Amino acid sequence: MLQLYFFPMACSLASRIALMEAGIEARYHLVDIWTKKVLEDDSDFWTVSAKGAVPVLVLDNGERLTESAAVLQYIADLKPELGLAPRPGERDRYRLQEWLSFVGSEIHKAFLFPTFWYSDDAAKAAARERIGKSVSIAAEHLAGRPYLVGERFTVADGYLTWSLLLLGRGGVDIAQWPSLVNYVARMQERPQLKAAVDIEMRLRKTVRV
Ligand SMILES: N[C@@H](CCC(=O)N[C@@H](CS)C(=O)NCC(=O)O)C(=O)O
Repeated sequence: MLQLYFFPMACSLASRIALMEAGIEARYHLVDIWTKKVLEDDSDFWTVSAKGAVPVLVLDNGERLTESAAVLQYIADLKPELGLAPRPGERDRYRLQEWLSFVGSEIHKAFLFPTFWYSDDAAKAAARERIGKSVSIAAEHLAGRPYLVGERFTVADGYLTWSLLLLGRGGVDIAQWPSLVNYVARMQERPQLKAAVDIEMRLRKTVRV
């Protein structure tokens, strides 16, 4: 069985969404990303991943896969018939990778990471200054389009939805982008995505954030 190391409402939520949308059962290990302890047995998360960051997906052969973009594509490719990623070699596969990189570098690492991780106010302010442009790019793309790539939900939608859910906590109100408000509401109508978010919102109350 696949195993996912995660922290509630962190970027690893996108991997939980992908697993649940794919209907893949997995074992979930909650990691305290501040102390680097795996909560169930107080073991050292550094021994799971030298990066000390979630998500980590443990594959059936014991290999560990990190980096959201890779983990999400791996999960999607386990159930190609669901179209959670366009198939390798299709033109839209590059569009998927384009969005995974964009969310990962321009929204996640450029804004959410400094906002929630750094104590330095200047770094947070600099991140806030840049984020509007990136979010506007996603908003414009989604005006009149149901999904980021093609005509169906992909793992990139799960990743973007996670990032949009956190923007408000970082002090950026998405109400200024109606297409995104509408998009997040539609995504949350998906039973599996909603269930994944609900699970992590509940777990978040049990950990230090
Ligand atoms: N490049 C990684 C970033 C992963 C990441 O930043 N994870 C955060 C949670 S959202 C984390 O575990 N941070 C703990 C740390 O960096 O020490 C990815 O795309 O998955």
